[in-house]
Amino acid sequence: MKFPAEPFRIKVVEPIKTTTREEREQLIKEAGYNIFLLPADSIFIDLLTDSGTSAMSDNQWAGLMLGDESYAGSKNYYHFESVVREIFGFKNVIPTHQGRVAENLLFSTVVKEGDVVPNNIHFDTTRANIEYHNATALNCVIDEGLEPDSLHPFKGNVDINKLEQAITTYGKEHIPLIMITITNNSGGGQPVSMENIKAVSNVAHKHGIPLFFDACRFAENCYFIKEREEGYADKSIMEIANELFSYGDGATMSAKKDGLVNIGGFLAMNDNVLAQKVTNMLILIEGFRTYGGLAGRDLEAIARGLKEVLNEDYLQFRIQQTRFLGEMLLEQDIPIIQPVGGHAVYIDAKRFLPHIPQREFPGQALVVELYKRAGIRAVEIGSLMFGTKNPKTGKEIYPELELVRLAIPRRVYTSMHMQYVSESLGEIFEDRNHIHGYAIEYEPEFLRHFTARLKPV
Ligand code: PLI
Repeated sequence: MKFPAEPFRIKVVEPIKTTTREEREQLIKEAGYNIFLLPADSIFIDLLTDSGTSAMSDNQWAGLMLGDESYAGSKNYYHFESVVREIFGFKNVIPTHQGRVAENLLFSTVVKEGDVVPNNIHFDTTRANIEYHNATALNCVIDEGLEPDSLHPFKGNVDINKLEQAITTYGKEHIPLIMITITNNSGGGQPVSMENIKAVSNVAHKHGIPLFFDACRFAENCYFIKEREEGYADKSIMEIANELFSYGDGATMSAKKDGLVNIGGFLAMNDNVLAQKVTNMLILIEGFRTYGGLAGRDLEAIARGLKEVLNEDYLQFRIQQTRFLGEMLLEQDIPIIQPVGGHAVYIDAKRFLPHIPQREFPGQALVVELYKRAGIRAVEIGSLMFGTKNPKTGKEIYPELELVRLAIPRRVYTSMHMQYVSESLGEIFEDRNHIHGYAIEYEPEFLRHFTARLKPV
């Protein structure tokens, strides 16, 4: 069936406001043409992120009422810990209030100045948390992962030769860990195959280097393995997840994605000594070991969400809804990354707006236009997010991909909302020659896309 029907019914509704084009033109100007600086109630359909924007189930809301808010030893922590161990298999489970804190705890414990951390493609917070320690975040994705039209079924795969080369070039003593991001968000939400994970694990362990997963969207990755990789069609998502994590030594997790909650995360690992060091740091910056910056009720919602996300009816709908939006765009010849990823559709802004050079942020230009014309908020994943300056010459270095991400919150929007998005983009595509570029007026030192201010060129 082409039109995916939601495998849930609506019990509570949240009205969304409509605004006029004039109001939106004014609002985006005041926001310095940065959609992160817009008031959210001026947005009709918010596809900024799938992170922390999920609708929780009645079962999760019921779990909130069972929150045990004891400072130490909350029963919700033990429930949370047992669910994480059941799925991920790692011995030590350290709660954090979101994914980047897990990254901060891990990297500030193991990464030293001059180190290198390979990954398929680092997400922006992972990269920033590594670079903060004057270390290098190295991307080793397969070449197909950077080709918008390649139909490789696992475009998130790590290139084993690039990885081996990195170990030879930098030396294993300068590589404190290897990471794999599942699914590969910055490369289009693309999955990594079990075969590739096994191969990376072999390389890592041959050199005595631990392998960690950036596991935010692990269930979606497992669903793709079931759908696309030989030998997994009859396995449950739990079985696939168990096998996948068995090849690693730990994981950072933002539960705001496949935990189906609005806040939460964790760091999990087998190494007890590392866990002890991280726990000391956790107590310094987040809170005690059994709550890590969260309320007991949040831990309960994560425990329940992590089980719900393994449900195949849910995952089938989730992946189909995203694919449905992608296919509607393709029918209008709108250039997108193919195959469609798990949590988002990524528009190739270089080809959508070929008349805007990378120095004028074509992705951001499309994002601004989509808000002005249709009240839809998307996010640029291109020169604004990942552009850096050569420290010696001050010259801008542009990323290979110039994307606009339409991230789909879990269980929030209907397929009809997806049609509205598709039609709006179709109208903009017809009219694309009138769209102009932008220049930066203000930028901070790190993660500039969050607070930069721009002006039309
Ligand atoms: O937003 P956090 O701190 O809970 O999680 C950080 C994070 C880590 N890794 C990956 C792959 C992510 O996608 C990620 C957060 N992603 C966001 C916010 C997103 O919009 O994609």
